[in-house]
Amino acid sequence: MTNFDAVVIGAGFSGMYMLYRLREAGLSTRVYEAADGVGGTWYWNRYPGARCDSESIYYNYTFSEELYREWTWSSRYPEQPEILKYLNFVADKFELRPDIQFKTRVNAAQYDEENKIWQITLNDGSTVTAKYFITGVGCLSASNLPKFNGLENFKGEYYHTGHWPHTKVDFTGKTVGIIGTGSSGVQAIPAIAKEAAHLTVFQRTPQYSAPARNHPYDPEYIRQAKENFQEIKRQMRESTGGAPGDIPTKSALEVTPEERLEKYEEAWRIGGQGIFTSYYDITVNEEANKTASEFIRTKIREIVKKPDVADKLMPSYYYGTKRPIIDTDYYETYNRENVSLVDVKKNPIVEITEKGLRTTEGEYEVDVLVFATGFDGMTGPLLKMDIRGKDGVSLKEKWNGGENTRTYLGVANAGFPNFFMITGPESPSVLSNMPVSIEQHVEWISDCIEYMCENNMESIEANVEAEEAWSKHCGEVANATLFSKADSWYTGANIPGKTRRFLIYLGGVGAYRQKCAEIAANGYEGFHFEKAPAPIQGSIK
Ligand code: NA7
Repeated sequence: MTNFDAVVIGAGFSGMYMLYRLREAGLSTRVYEAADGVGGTWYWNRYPGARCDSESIYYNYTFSEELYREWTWSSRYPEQPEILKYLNFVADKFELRPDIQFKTRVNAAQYDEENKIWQITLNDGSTVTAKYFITGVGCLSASNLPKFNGLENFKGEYYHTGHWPHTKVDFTGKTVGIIGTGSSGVQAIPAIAKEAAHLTVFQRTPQYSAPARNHPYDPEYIRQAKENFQEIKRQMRESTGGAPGDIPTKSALEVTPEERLEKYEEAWRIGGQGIFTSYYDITVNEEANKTASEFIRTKIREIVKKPDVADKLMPSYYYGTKRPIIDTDYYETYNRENVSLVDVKKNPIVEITEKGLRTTEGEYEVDVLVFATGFDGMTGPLLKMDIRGKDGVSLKEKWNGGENTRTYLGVANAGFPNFFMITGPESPSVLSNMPVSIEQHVEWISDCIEYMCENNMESIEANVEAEEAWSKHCGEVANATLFSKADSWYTGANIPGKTRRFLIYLGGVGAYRQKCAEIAANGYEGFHFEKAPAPIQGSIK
């Protein structure tokens, strides 16, 4: 049996940096990755129009200034192929591939209490062991293909946006149906509409979206960013959302309607997430939220020429409480002659047929079906594996269908020694610029492991009380906002049968970083260690 100091799952942003840090610390480390290449999310989500909604000069690693200076982004919001190229560039630069085993899934992991070691079972049935078991599986990697009746009868092609083929899907001359209008659908719809003979959008919930106004970068802007690397890095790490920018200090309700409108218009003109971040109470106060919601609804009415289509596109939930979307020509696409919109909340999908799909209103024939139906977020990727801690208790049993999903800091679990989750449930994760939160977790975990090596510790485990307190705190922060009211993947409401819980820490990236640093500085408060009987032997330098 092969033994490693550490096993990491996933070769996306998280797993690649974790490997880099652990290798630097002298640990023998193996990364297992299901795909045949690095990239994680950016390996799988290759659908037309896929791009990031964080600005590219902030959507990258900051652990290496040399890397930051060597890589140059082409535009404000990078497209999937460019991000994938970046991650391949990182893998090459730091020679990560020799320690990554591709086309390999981890099916199960069991903590061996006696030997204080994880036994990790791979999809070929083989088992390896590791002292530390770390997941870098992302928050949105378990795709959700709803159980539509009759899918097996469909004679055309069908695809899920989160598992897009590596060869181009050609929509030319075809009739296409797309189900879902989250970020993926909103990005894919304009791109598919340009190619297809006809595109029918099956929409359950209308969305608020703001224009991205993507544009190529001015070389001078990039030069300045590289010049100011240290300051940008500091601001990213200390910010609320993981990118530099003004933290809103005003309430939407304390300014005049004219001032507010001017601010929203300016944000709409510049593009990006500016409306979401314009006032501090947009996601906290219903009245404040209404001002932003109504502003976007007015824009939809202005853009969409057919009033009946505009009516169908009118969102009514609290803006920002589902993932705020930015787009390129999303609402404009509904002015095209080859695009139609079907309201499947009013007339739900009954079944997939041989030729297309049937709603309660009638059948729609299509050559291709695209499922932009999202993911089982946060817990889904972790629960796909059978992870068992002390006494053979699985994560699934511990979390009990979501009723008891609890973690300590979103990084550790009581009952699961030497197990770390990068951007796990109850950490800032998806409500931040992901690479910043990933780096913070990776650095915290590798510092912790180095501390254990230096102090001859055999195991670390979160205390039940600390976990309960953290989980309670997360819930309290979330309940003070409007987020928990939305039926979103944030709350798990998109997955039938999943217990509704808001599993993202909303205290902000900077404050969370400080809290984690204080816990470490206080000898890892809320955790307990077991000392090794003899100095630890191994490959640690
Ligand atoms: P999302 O945001 O979860 O969107 C999924 C979409 O699919 C959404 O419009 C759903 O409607 C719709 N959906 C899901 N199930 C069904 C069924 N059964 N019938 C009809 N429509 C359905 O996933 P995305 O991939 O777009 O984005 C995920 C994240 O990736 C995104 O937020 C970014 O962070 C990156 P609903 O709104 O649930 O009514």
